[in-house]
Amino acid sequence: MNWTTFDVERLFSVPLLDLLFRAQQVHREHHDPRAVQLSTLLSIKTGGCPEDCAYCPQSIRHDTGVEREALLSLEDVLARARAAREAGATRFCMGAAYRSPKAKDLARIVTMVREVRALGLETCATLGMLTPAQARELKDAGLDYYNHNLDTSAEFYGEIVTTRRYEDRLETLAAVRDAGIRVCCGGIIGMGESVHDRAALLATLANLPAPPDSVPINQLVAVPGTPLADAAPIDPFDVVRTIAVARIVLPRATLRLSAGREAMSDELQALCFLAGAGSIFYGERLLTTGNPGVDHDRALLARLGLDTARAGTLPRDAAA
Ligand code: SAM
Ligand code: DTB
Ligand code: SF4
Repeated sequence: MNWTTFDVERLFSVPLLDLLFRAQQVHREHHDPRAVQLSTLLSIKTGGCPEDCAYCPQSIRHDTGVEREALLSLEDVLARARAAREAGATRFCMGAAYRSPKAKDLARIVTMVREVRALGLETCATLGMLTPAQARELKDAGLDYYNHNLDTSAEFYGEIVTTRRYEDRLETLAAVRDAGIRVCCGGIIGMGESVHDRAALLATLANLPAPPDSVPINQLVAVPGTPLADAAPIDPFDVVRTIAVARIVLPRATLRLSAGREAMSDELQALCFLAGAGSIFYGERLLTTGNPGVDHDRALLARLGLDTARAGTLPRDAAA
């Protein structure tokens, strides 16, 4: 179905418990409601990014104390991937603070993808803008997912990033899709955007030539030194509402409860799973900021009767 921003905005005003009920119905139609997939993130190239994304601690333009580091060695990446697998992650996501990767760095990352995959993990990378040829190189290496977020609405984008255009993001998404790599694309809430902007982002995602396979919903981690350091905290129920609306307009996508979980209570996260989240970042760190400990996450999933082993093992439309 073709969603207009107006329609999506209307969903945002549905009373929360009605919205949750509807979202959970859609969730059960297309997903195993007890399955949660675990992805572990690793920053393979940290800091010194030339882009000016207002939320990001890795931009060279913000004084956040994040130092510029070189691309990690293959051995270091594989050691971290093995540890993630032992801890129970099924996907390993490699993030780099690039505007776009240089050819010599991409050649090294291609080897990382191939070898991480050989460990039996799904692979994901987020390296900034890609050309169609670069996307094909990653596909040939066996990359399963590419993460490239639209972050917010086209209208609000210019308030957050000035060093690239929304169209640049859409072009990279097309290159990734055309190469046959699964698309992971979502956004951030809590940057001062309006409900209209959240609705416009979700409508844009739903109306892409093919909707993304995976949609990360990040709550802003307000990092000191970034222009958004003092952004007003959002109402926790707005996180739930955003996931529920995303569930309804993107019924088949896996919704990932992404950055910001350290600031969320267990009860809020439970509501996010009820709203349709089916994946989390698992491991003590995101890229440069913290994430809940693995013991805490394991205990939370157990308390909720959620099961990581079921993720990816059942037919996509199976419900239990
Ligand atoms: N440089 C590449 C790019 O921008 O596409 C890849 C890495 S970038 C850090 C990946 C995503 O992390 C961003 O698109 C944004 O959605 C998310 N992100 C970065 N900083 C964040 C923050 N402080 N809070 C929440 N999400 C954040
Ligand atoms: C996504 O949507 N969120 C992740 C991942 N994709 C790469 C990144 C979150 C970063 C949070 C800030 C940090 O740790 O630097
Ligand atoms: Fe660079 Fe990505 Fe951070 Fe933007 S979000 S500053 S592109 S690392």
